[in-house]
Amino acid sequence: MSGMEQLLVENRVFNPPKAFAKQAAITSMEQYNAMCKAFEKDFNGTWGRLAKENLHWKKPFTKVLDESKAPFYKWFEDGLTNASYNCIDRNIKNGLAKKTAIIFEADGGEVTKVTYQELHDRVATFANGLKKLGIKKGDRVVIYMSMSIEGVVAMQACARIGATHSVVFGGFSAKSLQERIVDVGAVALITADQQLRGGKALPLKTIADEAIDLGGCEKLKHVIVYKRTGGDVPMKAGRDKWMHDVSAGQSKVCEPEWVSAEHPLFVLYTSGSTGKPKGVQHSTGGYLLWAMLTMKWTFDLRDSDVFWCTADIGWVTGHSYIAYGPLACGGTQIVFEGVPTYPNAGRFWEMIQRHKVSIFYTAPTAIRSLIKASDTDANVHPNKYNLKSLRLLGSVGEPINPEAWMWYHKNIGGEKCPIVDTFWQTETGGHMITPLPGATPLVPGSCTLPLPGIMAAIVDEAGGDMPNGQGGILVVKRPWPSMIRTIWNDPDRFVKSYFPEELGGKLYLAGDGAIRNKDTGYFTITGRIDDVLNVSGHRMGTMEIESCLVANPLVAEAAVVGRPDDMTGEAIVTFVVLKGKRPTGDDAKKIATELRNWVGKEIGPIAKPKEIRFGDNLPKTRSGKIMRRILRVLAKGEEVTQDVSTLENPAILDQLKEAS
Ligand code: 6R9
Repeated sequence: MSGMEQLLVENRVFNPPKAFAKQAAITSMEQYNAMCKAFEKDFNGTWGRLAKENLHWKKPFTKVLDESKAPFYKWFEDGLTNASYNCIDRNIKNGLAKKTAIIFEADGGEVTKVTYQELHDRVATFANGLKKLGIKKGDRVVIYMSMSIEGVVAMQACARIGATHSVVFGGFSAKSLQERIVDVGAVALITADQQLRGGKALPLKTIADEAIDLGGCEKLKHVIVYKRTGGDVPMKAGRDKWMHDVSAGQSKVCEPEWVSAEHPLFVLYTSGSTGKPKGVQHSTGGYLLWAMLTMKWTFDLRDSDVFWCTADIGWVTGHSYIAYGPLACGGTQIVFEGVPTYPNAGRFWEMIQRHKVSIFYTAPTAIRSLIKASDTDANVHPNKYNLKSLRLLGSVGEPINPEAWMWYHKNIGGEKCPIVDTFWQTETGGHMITPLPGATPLVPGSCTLPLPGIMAAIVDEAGGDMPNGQGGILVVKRPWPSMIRTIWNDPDRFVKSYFPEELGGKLYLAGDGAIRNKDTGYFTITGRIDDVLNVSGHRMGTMEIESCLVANPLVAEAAVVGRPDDMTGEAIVTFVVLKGKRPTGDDAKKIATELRNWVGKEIGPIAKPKEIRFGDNLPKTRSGKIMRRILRVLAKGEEVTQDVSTLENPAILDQLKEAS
């Protein structure tokens, strides 16, 4: 049975543990259904009420939703608010000044804690420092930082002064960083001297310098550097400043910049089906509202919880469930600098024990690799650690296979913690389809049901509803507050990518396929339906990697496909035609290594192909289209059984069967 077939006959059901349901914010399916009904009856009124109840408004909004320029929806637009005020000052006013906001654990194990008051002071002084440099509302600031309290401070400080941040994951290359600085038009870059991961110091400032030297960054006036390791980095006079110097001597009072709820809080680049990454623009009010509500509904966050989301702030998960959501709810959370396998593969379990983590949110790829590690080394098996503090587990980034789900449930959750398998995307701002831990009966491998207010559905290629039990295209029928507002600099691409004509122009197209269970209506995500790959939970466009390879002087043509992989979910397999002769043997190995490193340097190590195969040509139709469908079969090492009669050059398939 294939993985997907197995998922569709999955019939193990895990009801919410009674003890959990009793104390949960949402305690039953009746309550869930009633919440859904409230949205059906009065969509705008329900959202409006939640926005009033959950956010602090300097000036209240008078209109909930403006659909006049759909799909450019506007939420709570004439309301004034500030994300940093909601995440910090409001909690202090509510008596949480001395509560721990962040427990930071460094790569080497050192622990630093900051209270809400301390976080406030660090954000306010840095925000004042940014203002003194002339950075103001509407400016864009790129953040290229390691996981740190300072990374969160940088994001919060931007939000405080109304500057739109764009965080670039620290694993991206100089070229990727430069492209984002240029596209977003950043006036400042906040980075660190180095980052520590798995005992190694990796450069950030040097890569940032390289990025700027690639050109096109004329708007960029300031490079602000957090001194993490004290490693030797060149500082350019006039342009570069230390983060602590920017904050030094600044007042701890920084009146937040009150912005429209629609003011862009951040732009986050993500991969799409064409070559260029898309700058996903998010709002302030609607985005923060959903970050808060999902913290309460999906994670059932309470005052006493210690919440740990293991994502990086360079991804959307680190935005919604580290930098904003937990703080907006006055929670205590862990921020972790390192990697799950250092100093050994018991690191996550040891940290849960040490900090008494109660809610743990991670990715299937991490779970799978830790299962493997604990199978081979009993010393890092979770049963060696005290994980009793846990009450809820979460999963995000890719489908979690039922076996990994069961292992997580048994070995980490001690069979008493619900698992929330949260389906969502950079574009959605927060969870979309997920169990509610006190209410929803769980089925391994299914993200179950849409959250109240999220009108998710499955349609066919013309936008018509599909009956349960039949797979189709996942869409959302109504807007929601934390949805993408536009693609930075490219509103046409926004409309074409997410509200395509073919589906009638009104449905939000997620880009994933899905199927609903005949009896329960539960959703199972069947994977991307576009040219986007998901490798270890990282999103990558096949076109992005193809363009990168073709930019190498040796390469004439390249095609990239995904292949199912037990560890990474999908693996990148590349078919390459060189300008010169097709290489074989050691030659092929040498060039393959060279090309892998090239991709690592141009995009980042996460995009390095697992396998490169060389051919004299690629399988093409008579009209010259590369037959990726067939390449996918070859990549899996399977026999091509499809009709190849439309191929211009069927003989080429033999060459492409094996890895070089
Ligand atoms: C949050 C995040 C989005 C894509 C999405 C889908 C896949 C995410 C999933 C899942 C199955 C889940 N995805 N969560 N697939 N089950 N629980 O990951 O955002 O990086 O934009 O990726 O990830 O394919 O379309 P992003």
